[in-house]
Amino acid sequence: MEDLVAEVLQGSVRAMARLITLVENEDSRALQIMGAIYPHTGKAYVLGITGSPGTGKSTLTDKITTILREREQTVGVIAVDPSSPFTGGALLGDRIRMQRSSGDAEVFIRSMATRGNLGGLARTTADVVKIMDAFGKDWVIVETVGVGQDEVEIAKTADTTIVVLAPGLGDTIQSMKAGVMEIADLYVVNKADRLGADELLSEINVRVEQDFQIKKTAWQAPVLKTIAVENQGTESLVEAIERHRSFLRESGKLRKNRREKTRQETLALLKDEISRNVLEKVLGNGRFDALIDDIVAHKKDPYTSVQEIVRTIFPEE
Ligand SMILES: Nc1nc2c(ncn2[C@@H]2O[C@H](COP(=O)(O)OP(=O)(O)OP(=O)(O)O)[C@@H](O)[C@H]2O)c(=O)[nH]1
Ligand SMILES: [Mg+2]
Repeated sequence: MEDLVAEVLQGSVRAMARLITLVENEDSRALQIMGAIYPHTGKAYVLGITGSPGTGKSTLTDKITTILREREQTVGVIAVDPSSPFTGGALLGDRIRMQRSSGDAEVFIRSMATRGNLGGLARTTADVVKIMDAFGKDWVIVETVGVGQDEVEIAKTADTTIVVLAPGLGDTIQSMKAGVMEIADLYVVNKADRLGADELLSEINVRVEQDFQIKKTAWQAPVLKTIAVENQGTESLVEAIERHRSFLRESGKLRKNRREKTRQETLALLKDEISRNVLEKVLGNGRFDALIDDIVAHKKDPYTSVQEIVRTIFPEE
């Protein structure tokens, strides 16, 4: 296991792929792996791209990646629960190249499927980001589909989050939940070649302006227009991302946001660990089922019973 981590740090793509699989499968060694990985993280810039199905997130990811590659930046991509595969372009080219040589591929793509447990998926995504970070990727792009609360959780892994909308998909500002406004650092109206793009754009602009007037945040999310398939507006998009990154760095928000993220992640780990330990003790012998029998028979109630259990495991000093 130590060898595998060492290989990742030395830049072995194959080792990285194996580690990610172990972490994804919630292998019993995952905590140990992540513990060894952690000291080598914190260097990558994490970009989140979210939005309704089919808005063009993967196409945009592909173009952004190409621009970053032209700037000699290395990129890792995580597609969470993709409903359509990456098509053509630089990403696919790199992916094929990557499969041919396990050596020093500069773009690494990983798809992750929902396993019915999005809370777990958010954590796995965060771990995979860290593995790519430790590997040495300058950028990690996380594509998530949809704009529900679960995706918002995943999006919180990112330093900069782009919300992508497109005309003709029923994407309106009304369909944007409050949580989306909370995570959007940048809006993109993609498919600007389609009818209704300008209406959608001004609709978002109005909403963003309103939100800005109320919250008086230091950053007002810009609203950009792109035609991803024609690579139009993508340079400006990367520039806007760079501007947001500079803003975060210079205002001290990058550090502050990452601290909050670390706090949340550590708290989640702690909760997991506590419940795992407690449940092992409680369910380890037949007493829990005996207790359930008593509860079913109304000899005991579940409310005071759980308090008793916790008290026997954590006796008050
Ligand atoms: N007309 C037009 N089509 C586009 C544009 N960008 C992407 N598309 C097309 O829209 C379709 C969906 O693009 P994707 O990049 O797969 O969209 P996505 O948001 O990643 O899709 P999911 O991951 O399935 O949610 C593809 O057929 C693209 O070629 C655009 O700017 N204009
Ligand atoms: Mg996609």
